[in-house]
Amino acid sequence: MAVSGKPDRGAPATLITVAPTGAEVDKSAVPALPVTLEELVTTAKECQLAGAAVIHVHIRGADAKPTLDIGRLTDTVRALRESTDLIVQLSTGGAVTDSFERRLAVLDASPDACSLTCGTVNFGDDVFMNPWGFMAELYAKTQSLGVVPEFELFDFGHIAALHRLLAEFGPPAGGHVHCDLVMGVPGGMPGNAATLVQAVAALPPGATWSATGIGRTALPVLFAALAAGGHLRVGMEDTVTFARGRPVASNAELVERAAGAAALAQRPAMTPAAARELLGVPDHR
Ligand code: KMH
Ligand code: ZN
Repeated sequence: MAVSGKPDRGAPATLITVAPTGAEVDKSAVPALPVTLEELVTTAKECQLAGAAVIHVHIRGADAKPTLDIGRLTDTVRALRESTDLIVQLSTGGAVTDSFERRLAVLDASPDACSLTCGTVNFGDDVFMNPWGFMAELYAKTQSLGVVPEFELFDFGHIAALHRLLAEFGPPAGGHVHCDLVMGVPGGMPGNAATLVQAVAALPPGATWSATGIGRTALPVLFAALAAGGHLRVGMEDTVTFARGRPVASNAELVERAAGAAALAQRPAMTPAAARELLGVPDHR
């Protein structure tokens, strides 16, 4: 049983999402960060072998800076589908500097799934903007294109906005609500077990959820999520430190660690096929 009192669909296996790149980390500061298409595909293959079922994708341009170029996004979706079985989830969050228009256009690259953040949040010294009108338009576009959204929740107000979205516009593509608690962002909810339990209790009935802890909250959130019956997201988008004083060498080692913890919890990593069934994501290949 989940903390919400609802049975977990697909339990006891653990859905592991890898977020390998993000939009915030600089390649010059973290050489192991995958930024080219070749690096991303190699990482994706390694992470699937290590136990990942979903890949949350931000891409970079030739200058290694974040981009939402639609041609590059389309090529990325194609290459990941050709080389792996992973569910390809494109970020619609992009970087804090990306326009709403470009973030909406991400869906034109025809991914399996996408992230959909349920509200604005302070993001370090920046602001990650997700006003109601944008969220609603993005949600309607996921429904009309059949792209399965994952609801990104950085704070408690985002959970209230998710309830409103579902009440006003109905169920998502795929018919199942899956959320990701993004914890420990400076400006969002803290990454600890008490907060996680409270957040999970407030989710819509029947929803499944994963959690990720940013930076040094990665491990407390991972263990709390497993204990509370949730799924996991890990990757260099969220943490670039494996242990005190030891940088992450690869995304695969973060997935391996998550899969090992899940196995210890008697909830081994879920296959991509089982994840498609859980989330209602069709195989477009
Ligand atoms: N890069 C952050 C501003 C998402 O991918 O949907 C937003 C983010 C969320 O990473
Ligand atoms: Zn992201």
